[in-house]
Amino acid sequence: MERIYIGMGSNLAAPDRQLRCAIEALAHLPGTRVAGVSAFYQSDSLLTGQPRYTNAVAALDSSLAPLELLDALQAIENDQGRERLERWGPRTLDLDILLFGDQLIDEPRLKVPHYQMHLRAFVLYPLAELAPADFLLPDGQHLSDLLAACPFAGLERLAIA
Ligand code: A4P
Ligand code: MG
Repeated sequence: MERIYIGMGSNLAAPDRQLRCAIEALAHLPGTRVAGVSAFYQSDSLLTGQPRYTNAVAALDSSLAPLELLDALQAIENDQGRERLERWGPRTLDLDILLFGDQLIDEPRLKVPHYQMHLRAFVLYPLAELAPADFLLPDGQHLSDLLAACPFAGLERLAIA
């Protein structure tokens, strides 16, 4: 059983509903329990000209292997109508494995920690709602240091998920 953090994002087709639906789907994965979900946050897309995103982080306890979980997450993305037309294109649902216990994974299909989580306010602030205050990433970085270097500016925390 590992503690896993999933980054969720949507900027098409009622993003808040997409995230709620994804949480429901995560709760139904075999050998998996949803241990917590952050508030929802809105922010502008990193790419100009795209709709605003809603993002959140979910904490899972799961006995799935990393690639089994990736397959399951991609199936959920597809079920919710994701079309992969272009990298970084707008999407109904993006599910990224941010952290998988304290594992460092470097496989063609899966890099963990997620490659840009250290820099993204829409990942770090929701993660901080779920992780312990002194949380240490498997690559040795303190979450508190990453937060201090990553301004909250531009994020809008929504009242109720
Ligand atoms: N992959 C490798 N590592 C992982 C991992 N840790 N978790 C591979 C999930 N997948 C991982 O992903 C492409 C491939 O990455 C997968 O097939 C998997 O084998 P994808 O989800 O199909 O493509 P993508 O989402 O277009 O690429 P990527 O790199 O995940 O995009 P990002 O970095 O997530 O950026 N602005 C705001 N405000 N909020 C956002 O959420 N997201 C993006 C997309 C841009 N701007 C944004 C946001
Ligand atoms: Mg992705």
